[in-house]
Amino acid sequence: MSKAAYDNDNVFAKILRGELPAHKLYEDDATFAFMDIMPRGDGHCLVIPKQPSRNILDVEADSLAAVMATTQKLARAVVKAFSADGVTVQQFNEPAGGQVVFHLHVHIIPRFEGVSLKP
Ligand code: DGP
Repeated sequence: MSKAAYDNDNVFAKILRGELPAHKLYEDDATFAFMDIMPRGDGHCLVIPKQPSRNILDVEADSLAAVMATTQKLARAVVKAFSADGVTVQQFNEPAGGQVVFHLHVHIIPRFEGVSLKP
């Protein structure tokens, strides 16, 4: 279980409600994908579930499966769109795990031979 309860006022919840703008890439019944506002490389985007989940520790299995299916779709799309050599898929949980925004999200970052990610 997560260490804390889900906070309805996190920024990704606001994006889902349309209260904050986002560059949307994809949406279906269960997931939403958009560009990261602080990209660590060209094409860095995020996939989130529509169901409120703080992180991997509390997400329901169906919702997580939908997020991963969308992650694969988006990973394939960004690799193609950016002619990337590979792709990094990352996911952080709780402050000790590097999480900053407390709505489950998966990072998709196209990668290029010889190019490091920005910190
Ligand atoms: P982390 O929780 O450590 O996985 O990092 C959160 C990521 O979310 C980070 O790469 C920046 C991004 N981010 C934070 N606030 C916003 C926002 O308001 N809009 C968008 N599109 N991305 C955001």
